[in-house]
Amino acid sequence: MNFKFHFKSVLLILFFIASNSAYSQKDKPNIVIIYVDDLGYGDIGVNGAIGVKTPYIDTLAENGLNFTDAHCSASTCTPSRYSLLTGSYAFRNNAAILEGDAPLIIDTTKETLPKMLQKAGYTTGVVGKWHLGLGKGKIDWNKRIPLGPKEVGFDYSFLIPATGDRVPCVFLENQKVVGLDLNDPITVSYGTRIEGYPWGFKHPELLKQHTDPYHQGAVINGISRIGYMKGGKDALWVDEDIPFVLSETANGFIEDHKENPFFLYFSLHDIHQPRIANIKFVESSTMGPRGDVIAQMDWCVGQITESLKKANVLENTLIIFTSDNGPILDDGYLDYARELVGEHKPAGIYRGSKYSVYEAGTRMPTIVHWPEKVKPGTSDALLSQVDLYKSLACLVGQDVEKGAAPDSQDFLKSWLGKSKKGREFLLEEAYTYGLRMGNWKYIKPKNKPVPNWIVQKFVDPGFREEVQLFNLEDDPLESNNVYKAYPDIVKVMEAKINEILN
Ligand code: NG6
Ligand code: CA
Repeated sequence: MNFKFHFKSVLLILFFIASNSAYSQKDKPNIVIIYVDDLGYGDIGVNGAIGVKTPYIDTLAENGLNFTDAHCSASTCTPSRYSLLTGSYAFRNNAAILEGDAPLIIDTTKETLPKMLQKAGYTTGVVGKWHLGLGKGKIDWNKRIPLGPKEVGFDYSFLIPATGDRVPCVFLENQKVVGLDLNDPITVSYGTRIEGYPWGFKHPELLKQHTDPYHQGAVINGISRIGYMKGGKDALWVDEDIPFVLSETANGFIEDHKENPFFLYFSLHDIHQPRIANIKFVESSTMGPRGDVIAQMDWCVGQITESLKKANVLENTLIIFTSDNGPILDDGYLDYARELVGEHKPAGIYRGSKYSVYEAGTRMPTIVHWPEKVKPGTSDALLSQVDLYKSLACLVGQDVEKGAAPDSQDFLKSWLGKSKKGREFLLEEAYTYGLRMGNWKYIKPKNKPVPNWIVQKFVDPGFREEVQLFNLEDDPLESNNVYKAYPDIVKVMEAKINEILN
């Protein structure tokens, strides 16, 4: 009798522990990062877009928190993505824009943001653009690629390997080319021209959009790309279908994992070039292809929120909507974005663009949406995406491994709108470096000519021989260099930036 009683209470206690931890596990919010490519601060309705409507994003902002001074870590893609997933500044690893056959640049022996979330019990997935390299050396595209998202901490992956304007133009699912016929193997080459798909510079008659000389490699689906490619015909993507394929895949991931906490890194191809909208979105803006793909991207965002709603998890999902670098009108494809932009201001009131150290390079449209925990409103806290790693670790109650995420700081309260406190110093990586200290903006001098390929994009990367210092409070446009009037501020910021960089 006594034994029976004991046995029963042990069972009860065990049941209590199990159900309690199951409860707290279930209670953890899902986390979805919607990462748009090349979207500027002013490119969404709620931040003043003209010429294109973004109703789904605006709804997220209405019911969520819209940030006015949140930054990606760099003004180009690979560095920003590297920092987001590793909590480390890109310069520490010389992370720069990668070719489509580059090796993986994330150290797989170290903890990453998705690995940290796996430890906290999350199922993790990445759908969309990767651009962080794959494999260790020369990639064999006809086999499973040995190093990639899996080794970085994603249980599931469905990828555009690099960018839409680079070969190979195929999707990878769990590191294998989707739909590949092994009798038609894939070869990819950067630098040396290989026979295979025709070359853009020789076959302008095949093109849907003409390009500058840098994008005149393999012509696939009427679009010439960077790099050369042969084979894999059955596996080629159709650019016009990419938004549908990615949204459906992301929705499938949500549906499959709705019962337990999941992390989805939904990394869109839009609005990067080539901007080839699906017919459903052609002429949905007054700005030509660039506006049309903004509308298309907004529709993809709507697909995700709809599918979270359908799965009954929208209330307890933390959505972070943002972008990887500032906007650019002419990045090499002649799609008339400059000519058709009209009154629309892709970067809002800010100076600069993609590739630039001025504010528009890194100040991103950023919305946090979590109906259960985040009150709607706006926040001007100075935040960096490099901090998402430690902030999310704090959210899920997970310790960060020693040595991981060296540059990441916990700003969870600010990301959730419970505090307006921002970073004391915020690094902006570009082809030179910027530093924010409150409303002060310091730019490190760079005495080098601007590379030709940047000049041709009508972009000012911010290279100057002298120090630049701006007070964004009364000069948000960074037009009045006041470094001579504030030697003490310059001294403090110079010392800080040197401390960070050395
Ligand atoms: C640049 C490419 C540009 C684009 C960019 C990457 C040239 C001249 N330009 O080097 O086409 O692919 O890299 O964009 O090669 S990003 O958003 O992925 O950083
Ligand atoms: Ca980008």
